[in-house]
Amino acid sequence: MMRKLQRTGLIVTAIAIVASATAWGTPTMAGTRNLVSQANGGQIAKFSSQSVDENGQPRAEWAVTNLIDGLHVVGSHTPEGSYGWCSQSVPSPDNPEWVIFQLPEKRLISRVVIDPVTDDPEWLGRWVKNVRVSVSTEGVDGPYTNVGTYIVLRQGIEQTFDFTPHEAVWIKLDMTSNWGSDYCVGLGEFKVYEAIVTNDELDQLISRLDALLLDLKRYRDSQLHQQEEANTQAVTTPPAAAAADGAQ
Ligand SMILES: [Ca+2]
Repeated sequence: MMRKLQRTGLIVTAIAIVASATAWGTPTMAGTRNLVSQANGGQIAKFSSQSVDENGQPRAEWAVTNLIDGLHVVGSHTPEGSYGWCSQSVPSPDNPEWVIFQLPEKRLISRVVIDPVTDDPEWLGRWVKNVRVSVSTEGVDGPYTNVGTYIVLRQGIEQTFDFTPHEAVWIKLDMTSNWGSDYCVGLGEFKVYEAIVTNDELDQLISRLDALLLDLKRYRDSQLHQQEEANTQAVTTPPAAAAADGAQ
């Protein structure tokens, strides 16, 4: 029932968007240039921790700068010396791990993309799960304005998160959980995209439908993920326990 209601809600949203495409506020579209990549002048301004070796020295293959080096772990291929980033401890809502990214100049942004894939396989549960994105134009230490909280699915794909356009120089990514590991939290790449103002109605409609399509894909992926979790639980539940559950 709940799934049907959610699906109906998304369809109603789609109809509303088509019907009122000209009634939205300042229309914007996400750009295609990753503003925070090292190649485009982006930097890591501060971070909570990074993986170190037995002598307390940072391990270059897990360095925080790997988040903006443009290199991705894909399938069985790991770029030499760039495994992603891994924290020193496990995050929690009260003690998140965090990274602050810095743009070369103040920009209006409306999209971040997270690739959770690192050299650690997904079944270790180290990939990032719950995140919060906030921005500041005043300083690396804030104050920061929250723009969104999201769940990064435990899937080896880049995941896009859109939000109301905000001006930013510093973008803070707080990570409050992983997928179950008691070792660290990690991800492979973080990207930031500009909100480009457009007064073209067709551009505006395409942008809104593009965002809706992403929502639909994320909804479908979350449903598939929940189904996979349910199937795993069903397979791993001992028959006696299952029978007892059924008798209650
Ligand atoms: Ca990378």
